[in-house]
Amino acid sequence: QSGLKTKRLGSRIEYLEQCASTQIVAHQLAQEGALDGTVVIADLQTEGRGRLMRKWDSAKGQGIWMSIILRPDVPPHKAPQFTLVAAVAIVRAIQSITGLEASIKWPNDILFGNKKATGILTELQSDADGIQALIIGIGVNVNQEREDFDAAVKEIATSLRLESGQAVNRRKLVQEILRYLEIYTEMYIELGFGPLKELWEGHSATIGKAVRARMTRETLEGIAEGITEDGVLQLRTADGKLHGIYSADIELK
Ligand code: BT5
Repeated sequence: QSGLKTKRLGSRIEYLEQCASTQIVAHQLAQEGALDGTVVIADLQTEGRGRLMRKWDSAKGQGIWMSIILRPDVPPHKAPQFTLVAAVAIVRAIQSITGLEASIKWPNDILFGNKKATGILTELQSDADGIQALIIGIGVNVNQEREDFDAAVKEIATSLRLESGQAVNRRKLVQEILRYLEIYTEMYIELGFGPLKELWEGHSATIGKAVRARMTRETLEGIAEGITEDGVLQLRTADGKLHGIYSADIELK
């Protein structure tokens, strides 16, 4: 048995030995009507992807490569916060299974020091009636040794095994991520980000720090003062102006 402690998430689990990307499979299943809580997990992704079609290194059998289909009744502008909600769930799950304290770099990275152990990719299927499905992609580096990473990420990536010095049970970690994700997404859908904001900030590697925010059209430097109830990063530049950042790559200075 799967050992799941959830009501909705994981009600259907599609386990694949290999696929191009669990995001692609999940999009397909969602289009075919897969229910809220459907989870796609693969042992190996040949075309794992990050934001803006960047490559996600997905070594065989050593990480958690999964996508979760949600069908929440929320307006499209509430979709990006699911990334923040998922980040809190993953940090708590990692803490519960390994005792390790990871930190969150807004919006979608989970770090140990300045090395990335997890990336989150939230994508939408929507039409004129609103959100049809949210596909939350989660990639956690679990049992990689340093030489298992692609040359491109070797210097910037880490795994739970590298951090703790021990192999970590992937199945238990998946169960725990889904358990927290169910609790926190329900909280978010019912009550908004307010109750989760403090929890998020408590795990944040970004807040109060000097950062550089690279956006498509400009780059801003300043102090990350906080996030709003909508998950927008508040960046104070040297001229005293407060900027709301909706989407960016953040570099901690
Ligand atoms: C992300 O994008 O961090 C989102 C990653 C989501 C991956 C999951 S795995 C399951 C599901 N199926 C998919 O195909 N994707 C999702 P972004 O913030 O754009 O970061 C991408 C960058 O992270 C790359 O350009 C690399 O610099 C770095 N990177 C790539 N693979 C990595 C890895 N395994 N560990 C750490 N960093 C990595």
